[in-house]
Amino acid sequence: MIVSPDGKNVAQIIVEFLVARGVIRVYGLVGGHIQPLWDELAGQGIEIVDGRHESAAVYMAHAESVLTRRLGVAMVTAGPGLTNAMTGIANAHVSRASVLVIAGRTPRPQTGKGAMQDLPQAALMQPLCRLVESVSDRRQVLPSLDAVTRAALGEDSPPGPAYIDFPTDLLRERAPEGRVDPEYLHPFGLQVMSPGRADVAAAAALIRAARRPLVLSGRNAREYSDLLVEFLNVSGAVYLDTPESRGAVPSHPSFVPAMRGRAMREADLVMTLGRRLDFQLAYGSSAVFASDATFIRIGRTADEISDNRRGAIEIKADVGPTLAHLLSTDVRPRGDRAWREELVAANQVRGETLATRLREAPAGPDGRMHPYTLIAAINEVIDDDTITVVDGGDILSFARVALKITRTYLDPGQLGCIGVGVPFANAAALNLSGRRVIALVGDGSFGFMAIELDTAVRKKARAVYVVANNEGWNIDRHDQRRNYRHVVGVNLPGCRYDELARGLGAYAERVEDAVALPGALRRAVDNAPALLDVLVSAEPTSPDFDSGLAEVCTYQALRTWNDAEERLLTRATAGSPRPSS
Ligand SMILES: Cc1ncc(C[n+]2csc(CCOP(=O)(O)OP(=O)(O)O)c2C)c(N)n1
Repeated sequence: MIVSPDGKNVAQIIVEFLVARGVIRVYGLVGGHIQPLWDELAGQGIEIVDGRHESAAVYMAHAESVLTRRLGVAMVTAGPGLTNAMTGIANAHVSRASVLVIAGRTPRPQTGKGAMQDLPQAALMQPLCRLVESVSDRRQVLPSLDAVTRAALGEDSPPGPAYIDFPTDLLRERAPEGRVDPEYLHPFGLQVMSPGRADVAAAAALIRAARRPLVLSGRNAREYSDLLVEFLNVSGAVYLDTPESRGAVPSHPSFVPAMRGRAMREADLVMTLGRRLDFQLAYGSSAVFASDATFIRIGRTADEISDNRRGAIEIKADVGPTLAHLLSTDVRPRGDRAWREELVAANQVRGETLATRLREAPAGPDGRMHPYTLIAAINEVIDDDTITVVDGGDILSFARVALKITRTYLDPGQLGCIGVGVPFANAAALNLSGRRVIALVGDGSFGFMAIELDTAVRKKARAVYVVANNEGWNIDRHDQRRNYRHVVGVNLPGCRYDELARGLGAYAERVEDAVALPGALRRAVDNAPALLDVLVSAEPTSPDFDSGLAEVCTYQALRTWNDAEERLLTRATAGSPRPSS
């Protein structure tokens, strides 16, 4: 008997801690080094969602944390179990998802002697995790667990993955009662950070003075979407979201996604809400935003309020309370109503043009349906309650423009971590089981985690996976055709993802004709977990490809931004004054 018959062992204490912290599911993949914990999870009623790859486990924990605001927990075995998990951990790091990664480790007496699965695990985790704890003494178990939990949730730094490992012999070690400080078993919640009175007053004064205010939302925006809408109503600011806040304000006259470039170029006041100025926001550069624009930066962490372009006012606080405080003052700007109205009108025209393009998108020269035709059909089975997940290259770009915006949306995030689609959808279906989950995934991206359909079938995760099958890594294929000499290593011909799905026990259909789509989608929804393998044309280029995202320009992510940055740099080296917009 490995489990101590008399009194608690360390594994038991760890799981008691997880229960006390409200963990109801752990995502993982089994292995001898974590077996005492695995056994204990089952004993204490935590559901084990056993994936087929450790990165899938971390992706699922990541999605749970984003969707439920709980701590996501992944458990992996030592050595290759952990290295397999690494891409998921890197993705949680960049996306700031609160994921606790628990790993097993070589028993202490064997460590460093060439033991099975022995690797410098803590060192591997260091650059990606908010905190890394390698526990070797049972007295350190609870303090270390407490510390990694707080770090993952973002107590002192941005939320993100935190890592803890235990040698297997320690997990089995007896832990006499009386040594456990019950304080560690109390639930822990992050303290709300409220803004200072003077900062709020100064920000309100800038907002009142603004003529063309723009709000850019980021992390957790769905949590404060009511306040955000109220703020937009009162301030008259125009509004742009980012992929991590998509759906926070689904339809509002101030929301002008089709006028992104102009809004960024012409705004004289830019408010970032819990948002870094990363590549998706042109690093806040004066080449893309007006050089004399004033920035107000609001966020919980130092980088959210100061990265790349400093704010005239930087408020280190939660966005919700800060908006509430701003709303309790006067934030009606002088406002250039004509500017706002022009943007709103132009956005509407572009929206209508897009709707027509969607309806009338021609089949490609290869005779296959346009990706927009597929998206238009999916839009018919999406309502505001639907959780949408998108993963891929071209198809992600088409979907960003054309997929109906719902209040819950997930995609590969700023790391560009394709492959997340199926695990994200699985976690969504498990955690929010009453809601429809539709994942639209490129065929290349689907392949990474295709086997996770098995997880969906076993765990009854009722998601619908729509594979946009253009038989290749299409955004890169376009890049090669346009910019390189060879088209190589980008074709994925002849795969039958429907057959693969059926082989794993899921309902599946292949769809080649657009006319068959509505019926196939309805059947997929009724029979989820279900997959549709939809042949789409490889010929149309996506907005992201057209804007140069696939090319990886030198200074900026998009070609137009990059060109503007180069012009700015040339002027700067020539010594001429910086342009104002
Ligand atoms: C893990 C990972 N590998 C490779 C890439 C580079 N990459 C980005 S998009 C893409 C093509 C995606 O192909 P697919 O999912 O079929 O979508 P499509 O472009 O065909 O719509 C590739 C290879 C990446 N971002 N992440």
